[in-house]
Amino acid sequence: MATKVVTRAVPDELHTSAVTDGFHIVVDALKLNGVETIFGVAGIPITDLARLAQAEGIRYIGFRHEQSAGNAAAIAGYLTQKPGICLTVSAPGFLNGLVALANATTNGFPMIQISGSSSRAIIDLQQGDYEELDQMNAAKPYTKAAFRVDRPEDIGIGLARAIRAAVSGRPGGVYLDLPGDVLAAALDANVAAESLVHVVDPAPRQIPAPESIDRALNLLASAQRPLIILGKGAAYAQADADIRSFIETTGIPYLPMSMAKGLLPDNHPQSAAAARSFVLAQADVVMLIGARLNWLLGHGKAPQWSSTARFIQVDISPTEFDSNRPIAAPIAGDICSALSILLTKLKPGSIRPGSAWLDAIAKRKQGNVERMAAHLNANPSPMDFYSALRAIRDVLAEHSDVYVVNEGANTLDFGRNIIDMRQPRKRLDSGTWGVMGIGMGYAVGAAVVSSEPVVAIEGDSAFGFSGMELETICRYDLPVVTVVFNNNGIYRGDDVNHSGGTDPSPTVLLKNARYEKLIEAFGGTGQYVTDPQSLAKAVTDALAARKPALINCIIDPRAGTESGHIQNLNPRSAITNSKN
Ligand code: ADP
Ligand code: TPW
Ligand code: MG
Repeated sequence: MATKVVTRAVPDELHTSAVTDGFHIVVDALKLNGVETIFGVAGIPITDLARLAQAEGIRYIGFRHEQSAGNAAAIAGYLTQKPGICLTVSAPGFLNGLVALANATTNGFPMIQISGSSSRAIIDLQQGDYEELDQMNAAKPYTKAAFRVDRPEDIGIGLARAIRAAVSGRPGGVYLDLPGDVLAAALDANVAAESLVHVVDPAPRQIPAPESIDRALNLLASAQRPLIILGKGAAYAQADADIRSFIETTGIPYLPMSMAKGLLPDNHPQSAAAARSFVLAQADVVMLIGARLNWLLGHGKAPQWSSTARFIQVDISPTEFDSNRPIAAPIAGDICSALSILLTKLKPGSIRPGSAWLDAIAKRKQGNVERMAAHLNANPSPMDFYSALRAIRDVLAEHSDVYVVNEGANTLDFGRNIIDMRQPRKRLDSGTWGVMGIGMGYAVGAAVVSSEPVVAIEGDSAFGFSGMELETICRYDLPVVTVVFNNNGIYRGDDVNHSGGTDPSPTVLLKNARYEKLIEAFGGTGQYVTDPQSLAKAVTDALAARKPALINCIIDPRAGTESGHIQNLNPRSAITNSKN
């Protein structure tokens, strides 16, 4: 958001005549609020909006499918703390984008989907308009907020409400409906200029109560086996230095949730990631910073957790407390404010994790690291997940500025454990829903807002959900290196059809698929690799070139496990089929 305080003003040069229209007002309102990029797919009724935005200096990134445009907008929002903007056409385009908007809401990413829509009068009487759909009401259940602008003079206030709803409190996805006739409607230019709103302080600080900080510090001081868990809310908050300082000053071991990896470098001595199940089960006081006790943390319950552990939770959304387990010391506020007050009030030496606890963690870590090293250093042929990821890990160790996008099942779970992160907010993955299809959208979004290279580590199934965006990557010449982990299957490539028929099993994909040829069709560089050395070289070369590349990385179809590391969530039929 622009920081200068200008309310109800519009740059003079934008208006030469006394009349303007909805299209121009939207663009003026976006510019006034510092929007630099729009991700979308053009068509009726927003084609001219996209064209005009581009003409007026807003970068427009056009996609092949709205879901990827929405995912790019969502991750842009996560990385910049400004709402990412996704522009879609009516009905089907809107619905295609809605999945990404819902995913943004679930993950707490600030995003606004602006969609054109058909004629209200016809929609409301269900008279069969071109792309007819009651979009605002369809969006409501899946978004943090949904608004529709019915008059051109309300565009300014409508966008202001959307921006505030997206970034204040817990961020999320907001829907803004712009009917085609509102976009085309004429309005006196002075009235339009007067109607614009510059949003001042869109995500106001939320300062926690001092007593909530004291309660938390006292509980930590009483702990023998304290643990801090950093979630992606902590990464989003950009309180990096204070978080590190609190962890290092207290000496408390910490676990990063997957998108919080890199907040402190993964090789930090206090990281307990290599002893994860041990610390979850043994900790007596747990401090959650921007992390929810959802399925990703076993809901905070036994058997993963001790039933006597007590919890501190720092969160901007007070209704999160006690959602799965009682929170003994809730700190309601934004993480920047909370950490700064925690540090101010922290008395030197008052919090001391027991040495037995630290020793036990160190011992566990060592054992687990040795076991992992044995897997990483084996060199099976064909490659398995360990050997392929080790090759990528070693290259990325020299490129800590690179964004890592990661989705799949085994590709995701092994990738999270093996690829070390050294900088905050560089790891972007399937997140709270464990959704497939974010890959190319997140890669484009990250590359566009940062101008840094991206390595997208993609299961072959996961890649397929957004693979056509390779054309987008090539069209904008983005430094995105996509590595497809090709085990020709969802989880594994060796399952069989239990009917005995010739159709492949539901989890099997085409054998010998040449994914690298897809990017060659668009002028990018394709590589086919079957060993770790060639993989490392292909990634190194592609990063050096800073050009679009796809590496088809052949993985043993037998290497993965069904559902990756969450087999416990996969119901299986207990009854054996006679043909099994
Ligand atoms: P993870 O999946 O990494 O565990 P979650 O998405 O489950 O993380 O949790 C993130 C939490 O962080 C949410 O409950 C959200 O309300 C909270 N949050 C997001 N931004 C902030 C912030 N600036 N200050 C405090 N809490 C925040
Ligand atoms: C939108 C279900 C979870 S993981 C996965 C699917 C289809 C793909 C796993 O295969 P992949 O990875 O990517 O090849 P790997 O390494 O294990 O072989 N639809 C959506 N989201 C989800 N999560 C699914 C389906 C699923
Ligand atoms: Mg696969």
